Amino acid sequence: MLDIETLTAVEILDSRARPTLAVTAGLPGGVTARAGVPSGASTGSREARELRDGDKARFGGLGVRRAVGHVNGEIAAAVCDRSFASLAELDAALIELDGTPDKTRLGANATVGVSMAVARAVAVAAGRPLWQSLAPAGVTPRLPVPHFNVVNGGVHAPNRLDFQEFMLAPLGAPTVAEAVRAGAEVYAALRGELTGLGLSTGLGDEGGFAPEIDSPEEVLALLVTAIEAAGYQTGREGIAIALDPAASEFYSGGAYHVAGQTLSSDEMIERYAEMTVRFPVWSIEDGLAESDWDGWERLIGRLGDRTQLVGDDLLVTNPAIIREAIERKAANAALIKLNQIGTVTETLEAMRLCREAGWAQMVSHRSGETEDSFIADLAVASGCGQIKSGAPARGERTAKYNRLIEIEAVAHLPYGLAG
Ligand code: 2PG
Ligand code: MG
Repeated sequence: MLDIETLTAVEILDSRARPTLAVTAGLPGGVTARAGVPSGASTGSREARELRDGDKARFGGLGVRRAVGHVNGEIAAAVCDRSFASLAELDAALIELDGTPDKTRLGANATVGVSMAVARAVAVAAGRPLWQSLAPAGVTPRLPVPHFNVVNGGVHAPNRLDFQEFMLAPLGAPTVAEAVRAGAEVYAALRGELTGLGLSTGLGDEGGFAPEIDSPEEVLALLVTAIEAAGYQTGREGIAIALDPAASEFYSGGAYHVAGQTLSSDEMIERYAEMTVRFPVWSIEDGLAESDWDGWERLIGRLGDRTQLVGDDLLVTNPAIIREAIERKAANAALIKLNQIGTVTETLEAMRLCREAGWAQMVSHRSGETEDSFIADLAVASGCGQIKSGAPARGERTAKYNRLIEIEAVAHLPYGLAG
């Protein structure tokens, strides 16, 4: 039985100096647990809605006092001193209380904070680590391959780079600790390289460098040089590269606008095909726009047998949309973000659908983060084998990687891609 005694929220800051929520749940016996709510910038149009105050006099309208008020008021009144059979039942009650399809009324930032805090409190009460408590029956937990976002562009950086994320994936590392070391060493090598070229080593929102480069191929070449300079092998035996172009952000008028060129879906697909041949690119997330479903089907047909093609804005961790995409073969992997859907239970359901369809999955942070490391435990619990949490730098990013290292030190779980 799950009895929630207290539920409180406060308005705190995320890593971009924007307000977000910290939620604390109290269970009987003095058990308390807290969760920090993440927030995105390149959001999918079908994501659950975060509630912002819109009062321009505070934080330019971005305050979350109304969402905080919902946790402290209506949600607490509805769920405290009531018994639930499970977290799933609590989450169902939140969904019902909200009453909208995308959690607009209470705010997905309020519901996900409550759901995460209670999930963690349940683990504390049971005396188990969060990853163990979250692990679905029949699933073998594993330590995921970290994907370090070392070059930032798109809406995450003020440079002229259209692609949003260039990530290092130490697929060949033997352990998470060694993968983190590899990420940090290549990050350092890359800094040296940028400095040598007279380029800026200023950082974007996710801690990656944000140099004034517009060509994605030029960035890829720099990454290969940095990987080698740090003494690692490129590719699946060593360090591979993953991209998140976040193409919805440079898609307009039915075309992709990249580095001064205007490309059709098919031309964009060919550009990716070429990148996967010239460079050790193993995964591409949101290579096409969320509205370009036909393009996605052709992308899978062209590259799906050798490249992981991850839907983020396309799928928004929404079980119904994922079901449709599985049927249409519109992707072969899903990005997983708790706040895109707004409860832990729906997130686990999205992950179950992917697992059963044989799809790969990558658990993800948001560009606006807190020091909360919940997603590290979620990635381990689900056995999905992949996580992205930004650069191996800045506390809100390293909180997740450091949590993985700590889990590995005590739990001796397998590391690497699933299946
Ligand atoms: C993404 C995310 C996280 P945001 O597009 O995958 O890197 O960005 O949180 O801004 O949506
Ligand atoms: Mg993305």
